[in-house]
Amino acid sequence: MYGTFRVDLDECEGFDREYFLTTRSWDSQLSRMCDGEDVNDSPHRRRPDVFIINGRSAPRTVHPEDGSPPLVSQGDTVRLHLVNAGRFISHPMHVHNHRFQVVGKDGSKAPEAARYDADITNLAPAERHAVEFGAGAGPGIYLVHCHKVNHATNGLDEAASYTGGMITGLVYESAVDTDIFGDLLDCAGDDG
Ligand SMILES: [Cu+2]
Repeated sequence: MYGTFRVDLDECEGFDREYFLTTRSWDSQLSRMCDGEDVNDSPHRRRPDVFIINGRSAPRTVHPEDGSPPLVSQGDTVRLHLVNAGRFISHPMHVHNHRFQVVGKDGSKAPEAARYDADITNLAPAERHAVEFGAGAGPGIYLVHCHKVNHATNGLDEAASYTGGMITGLVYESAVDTDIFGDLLDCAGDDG
C-alpha cells in the first residue's frame, strides 16, 4: 500500500482544481514469486512491466469512479501533484496541449525566477512535482502520460498491449457527455 501525504499550508491556494497523480511501476516477476510461482527473481535483474497511476492502468485510469481522471472546466487554474512512488528511473510525465510550470518540488516551493513553461517533467524515484497550468485548451480529453512508450503498455506482449499503463486523461467537464468519452468508458469497463 502507498499513497500521498499532503501538508496543507497557506500557500496551497490560488488554484481552482487540485489532483494527485501517483505513478508506480514494478516487475510482475516479484508478484509471481510471492504467489508461489517458480520464478527466478533477483533485484539485480528487475525490469518493470506494470505501470499505474493511482493504482490503475489505462484505460481504467479514466474511469470516473474506479480511476481518477483530473476533471476541469474551461478557464480553471489547475494544480497537479505528480509523484513517482516506484523505484525505477524515470517517468517523463507529459500533459497534452497545455503548458505548465513546476511550482513546487519535494515539498519546497519553486522560486518565481526558476519557473518556466514546459510540458514534460521527469520524475525520478520518490520525487514529487507540483505543476500548475490554465485549462485553456478548449473542451476535450487530453492525455496525461509517461512519455516512455514501454511505460504506456499493459503486460509483456508489447505489440498487443499498447496503449495502456501510465496514461490518464485531463477531462474537460463539457466533454464528459460526448460520444468519444462514452467510447473511452466502454474501453475502461464502465457498465453504466
Ligand atoms: Cu514512465
